[in-house]
Amino acid sequence: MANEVKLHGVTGSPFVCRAVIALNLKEIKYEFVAEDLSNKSADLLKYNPVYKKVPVLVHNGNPISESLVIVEYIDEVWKGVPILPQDAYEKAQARFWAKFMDDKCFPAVFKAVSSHGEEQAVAEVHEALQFLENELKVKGSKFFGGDNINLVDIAATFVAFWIGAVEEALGIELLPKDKFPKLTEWSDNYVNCQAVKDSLPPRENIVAFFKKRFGKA
Ligand SMILES: N[C@@H](CCC(=O)N[C@@H](CS)C(=O)NCC(=O)O)C(=O)O
Ligand SMILES: *[C@@H]1O[C@H](CO)[C@@H](O)[C@H](O)[C@H]1NC(C)=O
Repeated sequence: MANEVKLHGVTGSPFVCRAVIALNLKEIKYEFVAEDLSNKSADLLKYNPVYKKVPVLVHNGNPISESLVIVEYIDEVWKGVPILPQDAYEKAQARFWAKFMDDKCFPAVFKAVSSHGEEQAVAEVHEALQFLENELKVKGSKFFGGDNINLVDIAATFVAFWIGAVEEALGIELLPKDKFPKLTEWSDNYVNCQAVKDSLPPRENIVAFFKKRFGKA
């Protein structure tokens, strides 16, 4: 069977990065279709008419939207390194924490960034990150997935990579090492995984983006 895989995305997006990491983990060959979010392609609007967002994975002509849905799809279709646990309960837990990244962590971080580190907003980030710190402490493992990365690690890519760039760009502290030792260690281990390292955009580009978009003039 022909396996045509295309990923519509932009290079600086943590959501797109989740899909790229999953593709790299499974060693899948794909074509990256670069989108201009200020002038979205007809294909993007056709493939994701509901949200009109990237990433969109197109597998043999079938579009799949929403980064976490894409990662699960990749895991189901391609064998190789597993991304979700096999056990039903562990799988449910992994999905719970992945959803937590999007429902709690990401909005809190976004609020802290757009308010230039306003105190209450930063407190909300810390409250969310504390749950992740505790989860790592309880598991006592290198990754949320155990010895290897799983859906939760991939969902948390923005915590490992984007938060540090934001801190540098805006001079605010969201992930202090003394308060979050486990999460800091996890971040270092995670961004140094080969499949992750190969998937991340240059850090200076992200720093420059946040300076331009959210920095004080
Ligand atoms: N929940 C979505 C979020 C994706 C998302 O926010 N994508 C942004 C880029 S980082 C986007 O396409 N924005 C275009 C727009 O909102 O017009 C996912 O997980 O895929
Ligand atoms: C928008 O994209 C189309 C191609 O998809 C291109 O022909 C057009 O020039 C672009 N418009 C702007 C304003 O960049």
